[in-house]
Amino acid sequence: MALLDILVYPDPRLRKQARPIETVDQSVRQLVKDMAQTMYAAPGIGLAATQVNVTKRVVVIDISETHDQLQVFINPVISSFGETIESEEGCLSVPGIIEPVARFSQANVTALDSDGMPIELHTEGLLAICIQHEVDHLDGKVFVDYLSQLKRDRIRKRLVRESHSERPTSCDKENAPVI
Ligand code: K1U
Ligand code: ZN
Repeated sequence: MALLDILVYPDPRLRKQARPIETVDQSVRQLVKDMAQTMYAAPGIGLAATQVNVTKRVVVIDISETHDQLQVFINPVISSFGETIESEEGCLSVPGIIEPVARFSQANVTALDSDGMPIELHTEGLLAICIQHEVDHLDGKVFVDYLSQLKRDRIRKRLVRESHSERPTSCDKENAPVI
């Protein structure tokens, strides 16, 4: 298994449209394992392949407190319905930001599991919110797109600033060349 790098907003690769999986083979199962390991390590409750720079329609979710109820959705198709509710959302690609987003309260999902078998389920609560958030990622959408332009700009500036300060510079003693 491998820990994968998670893309950080406003990385343009988060905007790519993911392509459907044609065959659920060993390489897809390996991707699922790597994504699950990356999600648990982050830690998060979901991860879409787009976030690890893989443009394939694969999502992993585990909303359990025990972290032992992994759900795999390959080529998920959702139909969301019900009342509109406000959900407090975070995103592993938008670290340190939690904002309210309007979502549908329920979603029906069809997908393939990691054996390539069709699954169909009705979701509500956190699972319904999470699957909507993850399918948005597969379509190149990030939850900050639902926020005001002002909030989005502030978040983008903050994350760009943080990414620069994390980069080693010649002033960084640990990374400075030894002359
Ligand atoms: O897709 C992602 O970026 C993962 C994201 C999923 C999500 C969270 C909340 C609402 C909708 C979708 C996360 O997992 S953010 C981290 C998080 O929610 C969390 C982390 C540790 C413990 C519990 C939750
Ligand atoms: Zn996200």
